[in-house]
Amino acid sequence: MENKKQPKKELTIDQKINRRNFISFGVFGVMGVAAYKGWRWLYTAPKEVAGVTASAKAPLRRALNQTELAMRNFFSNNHLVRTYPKSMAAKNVRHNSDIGVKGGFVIEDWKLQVIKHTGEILTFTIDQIKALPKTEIVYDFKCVEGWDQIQYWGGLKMIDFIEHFGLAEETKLAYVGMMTPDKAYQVGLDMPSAVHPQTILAYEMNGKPIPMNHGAPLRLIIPVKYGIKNLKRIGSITFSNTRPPDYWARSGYDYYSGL
Ligand SMILES: Nc1nc2c(c(=O)[nH]1)N[C@H]1C(S)=C(S)[C@@H](COP(=O)(O)O)O[C@H]1N2
Ligand SMILES: [Mo]
Repeated sequence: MENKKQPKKELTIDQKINRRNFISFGVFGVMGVAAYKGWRWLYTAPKEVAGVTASAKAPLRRALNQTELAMRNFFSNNHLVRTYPKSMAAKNVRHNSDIGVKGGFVIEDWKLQVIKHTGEILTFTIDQIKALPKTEIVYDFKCVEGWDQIQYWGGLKMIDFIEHFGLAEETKLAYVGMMTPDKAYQVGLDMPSAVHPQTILAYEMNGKPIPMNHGAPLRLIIPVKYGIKNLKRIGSITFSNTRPPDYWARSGYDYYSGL
């Protein structure tokens, strides 16, 4: 077959330079427009549901949520937090902030409220919770402010509570929310962490009823999370597919706050 290819026309030096300039300016132009459009897209993007995650723009939030998902899949599936012998637990348990755990609270009047996704409200007494098998854990409690301490807690596993009181349907939802009785402090939890085998509704600290300033009569101990998520004095528990309010996430802390 005859070769039909024309010999390539040689370009002069000037022509080569012009051509190169044309290409590079073109590329810069396209990049510039793309960058501007990207910025506009981010800038004009709607905020995430107001108040829940400190107003991060939705696309950024989506990126953060993706990392969160990867972390969850990596860590959650029954990956257990390290535990220690009781002898290593602190006798003087550190005490931190007290939002929603202040005076004017009558422990005898306390009841736990559970709000199902259907809106149905159930109430439980501390005796109903104590009547079920107790689980104890000694682990390293970590506060985001930079301290940690090996502590010894006892109570009812969240998953046992859910199963025993017929709440299994609720675990199909994405989130669990908890609040103090006065609603002043709230935490939102992803379902896998809430039903993690080491997550407990604690009523004992060092083998005795939890003192008032540590969240009597019932607090959350969730070893897969930082201290901020370990709500003291649980007043209510809700189940939902939208993120429940969260005291610290609202002021910019990571919503997931996992370890
Ligand atoms: N109700 C309520 N729960 C709370 C807090 C709070 O201020 N109020 N602080 C959280 C933080 S930041 C930490 S580190 C732990 C501290 O618990 P402790 O006081 O038992 O050490 O409780 C968490 N749960
Ligand atoms: Mo904390």
